Amino acid sequence: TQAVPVAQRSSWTSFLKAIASVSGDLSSLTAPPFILSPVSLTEFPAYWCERPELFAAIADATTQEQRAIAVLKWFISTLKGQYTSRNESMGSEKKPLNPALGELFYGHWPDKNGRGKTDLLVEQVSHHPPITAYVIENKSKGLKLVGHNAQKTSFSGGSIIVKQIGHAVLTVNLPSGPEKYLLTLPRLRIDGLWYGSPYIELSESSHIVGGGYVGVIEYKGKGYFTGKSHSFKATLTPQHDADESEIVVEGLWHQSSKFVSGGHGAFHDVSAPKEEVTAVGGEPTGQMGGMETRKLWELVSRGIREGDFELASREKSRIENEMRQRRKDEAAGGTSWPLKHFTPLASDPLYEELAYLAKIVPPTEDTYIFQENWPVTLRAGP
Ligand code: 0T9
Repeated sequence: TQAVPVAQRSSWTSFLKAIASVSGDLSSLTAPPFILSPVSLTEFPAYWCERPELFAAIADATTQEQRAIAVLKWFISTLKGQYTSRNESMGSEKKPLNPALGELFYGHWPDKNGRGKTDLLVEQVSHHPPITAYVIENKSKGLKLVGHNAQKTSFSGGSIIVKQIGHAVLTVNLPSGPEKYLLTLPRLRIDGLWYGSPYIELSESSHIVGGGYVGVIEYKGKGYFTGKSHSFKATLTPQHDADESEIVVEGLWHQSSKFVSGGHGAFHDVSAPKEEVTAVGGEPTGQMGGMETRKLWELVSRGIREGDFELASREKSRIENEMRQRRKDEAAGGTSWPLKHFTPLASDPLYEELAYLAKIVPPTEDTYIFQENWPVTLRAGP
């Protein structure tokens, strides 16, 4: 328990006991201050585009094979940010702020070197269980990623096992019509809990299916293919054309990887700097509204960042009470919170078709349909 401040050791132990006994959703457990992150889960979808030029490159590929490779390259290059960046910026994995229902996050990555502007829109579409829906669009390149994610957690052998629920669909608008890729998400193991320095390892597999290829990405930690943490092996199998060859890539997703077959030499390398999203106010004035994550959590965040945990916990309680009251009023009035950008749907035909093709389980999943109502401020931006 070296990383746990002495004064928080007993509360860390009780927290670990609570984790071990609560299964399903850990988001509402109260954790000791040292492990709190000042960032809400609604900001996490930005990890999908911290290398906007790799996203844009998908549209510039000229063959299906090149496009499948570009999609894989972009996907692999997001993993470092998604799963190791809190360790880099805050010393360990931390407990993110648990988003309120209807919490929003808007942002963009500016146009640069002809890659086009990329917009980000996020909405918390469920509070319990937490479900986050998002859209990332590069309109000038005809690229759009729409997805949602939730987690189911369990405790095993001292680690938290996180099963990710949800998927994303990437649409590439080609002159011949839209090409769609289904992306599923890996399983996570959160290790290092006992010592108070949690970190993520990925396990099992995730898929990228579409554009004539079925892609499987297998994840392994220490002691497998290379004996190193954060190892992966990706295999893209052509669906129709028997002349096309399988593409296999192997390496470390937080560093670099290389072609094993279907190509030569280096595949990806994430040592180049990433570009954080520029947060944008979604109101017509360009200001942030009360449900926009950085406004909603402003004082909680400041408290956590500046070590003023009294401020953080007071403000956190205030927000949670406000939300509880909102839910009570809705129940009393027979209304429900209107989502701003998404409509829930109990099934997703594209998911079902591609999951069947690639033998992905579960065979069906809910989805959230994006309403195409971008805030004007985002569309007008640079
Ligand atoms: C989608 C990502 C997800 C969200 C986070 C499990 C986790 C919440 C979900 C899966 C993103 O695309 C990728 C990265 C990190 C994931 C989080 C890591 C984490 O610990 C939390 C859970 C809910 C906890 O906060 C557990 C308690 C904490 C003390 C451990 C650090």
